[in-house]
Amino acid sequence: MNTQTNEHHPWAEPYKIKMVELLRMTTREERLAAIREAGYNTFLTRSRDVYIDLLTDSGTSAMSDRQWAGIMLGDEAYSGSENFYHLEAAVREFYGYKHLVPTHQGRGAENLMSQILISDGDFVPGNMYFTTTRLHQELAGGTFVDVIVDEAHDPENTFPFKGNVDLDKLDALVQEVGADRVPYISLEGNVNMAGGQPFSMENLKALRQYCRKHDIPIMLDATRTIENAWFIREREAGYSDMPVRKILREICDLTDGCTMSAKKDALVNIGGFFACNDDEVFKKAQNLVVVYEGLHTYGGLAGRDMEAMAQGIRESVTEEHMAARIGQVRYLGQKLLAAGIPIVRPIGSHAIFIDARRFLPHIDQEHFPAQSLAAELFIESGIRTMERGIVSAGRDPETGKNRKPKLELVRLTIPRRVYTQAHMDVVADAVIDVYHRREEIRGLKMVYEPEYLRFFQARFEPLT
Ligand code: PM9
Repeated sequence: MNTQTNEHHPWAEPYKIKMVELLRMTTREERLAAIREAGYNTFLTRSRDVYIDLLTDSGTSAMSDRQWAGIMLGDEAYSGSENFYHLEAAVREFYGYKHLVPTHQGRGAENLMSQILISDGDFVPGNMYFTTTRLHQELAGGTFVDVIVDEAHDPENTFPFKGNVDLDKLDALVQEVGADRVPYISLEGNVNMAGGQPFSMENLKALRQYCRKHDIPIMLDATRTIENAWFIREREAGYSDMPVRKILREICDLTDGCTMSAKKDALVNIGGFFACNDDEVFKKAQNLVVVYEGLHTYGGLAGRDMEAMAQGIRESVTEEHMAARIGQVRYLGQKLLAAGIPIVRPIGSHAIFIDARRFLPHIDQEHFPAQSLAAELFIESGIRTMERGIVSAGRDPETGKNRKPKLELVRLTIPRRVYTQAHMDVVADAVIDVYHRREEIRGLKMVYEPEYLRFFQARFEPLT
């Protein structure tokens, strides 16, 4: 199809730079001092010490001139802000849900949805856990059950739809606990913890059929679902000529509602929403949001934030934006693969995930290989990345023991519209340099562990 991209360079940026943010270059000694100070946790480093920030693609996008112009149109009325109605129109047009409740970010929406739909003792199946999503399910009395296909847990498996739900696993759960103990299935687009891996439309249609039969709603985590739609077009028969925005609508039309962290796909620095089609669920969410976020027409956001989000959604579904987004991530991934660096394949949409088990086979999982590698990359070059392995997985609430995920990964997450091709080259070279001296890297021990979402605030010391 005509994707309106540059024929000489299919992922060339569809924008030019009007303003730049200056970065500080640091010495190795400064970075060593900074990571020690941060307890070897990249979340606890200061951004002034970071050269290339690949911690997350969440809230780190560069907004467009039109989004900044939208900021000036903020209608900061307590109730009924004009910007809310613009956002509602954008969500209805591109995501297709009838009702919208804005929230300050994704986990605000997860809190509302979990409290409304989950009862004590319920089971919530999902295509791999996400940290905040699972925690809200647990806080509401539910137990998350992983029903993603086995391929997703194998970083070397190149199956094109590693985000698919395994219907046999789902059925086994439903048979065991009964459909009335399954309030919904939690379906994430472009599964983050699996490496940014999509589900197929074929799988979603089969899931829809199954869920209709058992009267189980499908609640989408729409955070990176436009990226999922892009992969459906690239990889699934029958979609190669369909605009990405139409594929997004088709996905949403097969689901009953969604939570959204607009800080990713939707190109804003803050914002999220809960959306659904059911009138009763909507009424409950509209009421509950007042308790946790703010009135139902602002949900913890300023009017200007909602305007930027409405415009961000419109930009996020364009072909040229998505081509540049996916192309840049792929460029980095291909450089690393060419150098023999073990990364999760297929290359995902929002990040490159280094397989720390294969990168550092001499470090036992109990000694946090991915955490150690993230710290080492920071020391090497001021690149800030994130652990996605045993630290992120946390402890089993029943046994109190460490969960030991098969995937022990370091995520190099690419913010949208922020870094250049030269930055990607620096990142690749730094990773390759660390790989060449990987035997020198030692593991860590955890010396402070907070109760919730420990990866954000845990502290470590090097093993002697
Ligand atoms: N994701 C990320 O960096 C930000 C914080 S957690 C380390 O990947 C999904 C799929 C997400 C996500 C956040 C949320 C929560 C829900 N679903 O951060 O609350 O990737 O806006 O969204 C992060 P908020």
